[in-house]
Amino acid sequence: KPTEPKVFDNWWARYSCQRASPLVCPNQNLAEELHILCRSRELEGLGINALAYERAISIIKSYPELITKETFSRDVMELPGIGEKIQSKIHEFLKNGFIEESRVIRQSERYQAITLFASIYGIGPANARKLYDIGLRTFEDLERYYDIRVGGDLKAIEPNMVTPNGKKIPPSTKIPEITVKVGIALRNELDAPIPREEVEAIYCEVMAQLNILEPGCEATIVGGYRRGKPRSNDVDIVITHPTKAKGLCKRFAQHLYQAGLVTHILHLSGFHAHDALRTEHWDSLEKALTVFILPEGTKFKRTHRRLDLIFAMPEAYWTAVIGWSGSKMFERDLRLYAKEEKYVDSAYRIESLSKSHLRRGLKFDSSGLTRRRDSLLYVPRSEEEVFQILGLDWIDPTMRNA
Ligand code: DGT
Ligand code: MG
Repeated sequence: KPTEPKVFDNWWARYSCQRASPLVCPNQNLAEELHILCRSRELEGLGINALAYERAISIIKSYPELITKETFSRDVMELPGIGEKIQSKIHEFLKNGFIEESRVIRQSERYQAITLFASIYGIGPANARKLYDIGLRTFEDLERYYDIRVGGDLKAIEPNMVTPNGKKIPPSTKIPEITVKVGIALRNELDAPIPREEVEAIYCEVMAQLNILEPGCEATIVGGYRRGKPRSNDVDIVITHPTKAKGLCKRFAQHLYQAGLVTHILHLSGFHAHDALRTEHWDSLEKALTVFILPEGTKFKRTHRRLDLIFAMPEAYWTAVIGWSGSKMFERDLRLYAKEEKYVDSAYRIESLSKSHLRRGLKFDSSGLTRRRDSLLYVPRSEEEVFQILGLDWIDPTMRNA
């Protein structure tokens, strides 16, 4: 069993996978104000800008005490990822208790509408902006729009289709429309956060069904649940089987559908090489993104819930568990950290050269851990071993909320 690091060990480290990031941090209000700025950039398609904020937020989430003017100039200002722009926002927050730009954004019609549209499953930021630009503002607008688009004869009505403000719909709005329609129809249910107890009930039901179809599976609830979130937006489960993992995803999704527990299969992916260097054998994540409903007779109100089932071959199980536990920032930094051949910078008070130099030049993703120079595949037997191979101190899943 690995020793648990002190909660805020390594708060100054460069990569968020080297730092402990609790779910709720001492500077939560600041993190949330900055998050509005981050989210608005993301929704506007300003990815690099959004990432800069996301990085800064993740650094703040690891900082062990309340940021004051003193601690700010002593520690925080010096940290990698806190640039001038973000420094000035933090200054403003320290002075006023809020960030003016965040207030303005929060109240703007555009931000509210695009946030609303992008909250529907199947609508990403680019499409949310398109919907806004053609004049849609409310959920009712969106409903009407998709009723016309999906409900009617698409080809016949498309050229004349008119939006609430009278503008024509550009025919190139490429949205997976049937999927979006499911998202709209079930919006109230899919929007409702899932308490931990219900996540566990869903897991139990899934495992009972899996045991009928293919006994001997091993599985872990991953995603936000594993990071300790009291309520999740969906349920993510990583599953493996010693010998029958391959092809199990599709079989199981169909099984759940026939059992009436999965009402919609939004996406089903089998083995396809996402990386030409990898052989099919261990590019082994199959996914079913579904809508699930608990059977009658549980203590929970029957509510449609988003359920993601991820299947890994046994050799990829632990990287899959890590890769799907999140947070997204933690995952991103894990990849970067693994890749970095050596990292020494006297400006940062971090790691020894030997550790970083010896251990890296690796490629991490959910489907495996390899050495870049010769594609040597590691087969970790536990989550801890993945951290060891990477030369990382153990970070508990509940401290991966970067
Ligand atoms: P939430 O919103 O309560 O469900 O919070 P999370 O953190 O569970 O977010 P979710 O469910 O979107 O993603 C769970 C984790 O899985 C997250 O760390 C990112 C990862 N993930 C999500 N989609 C993909 C994907 O398509 N490929 C890979 N490799 N990872 C993914
Ligand atoms: Mg999730």
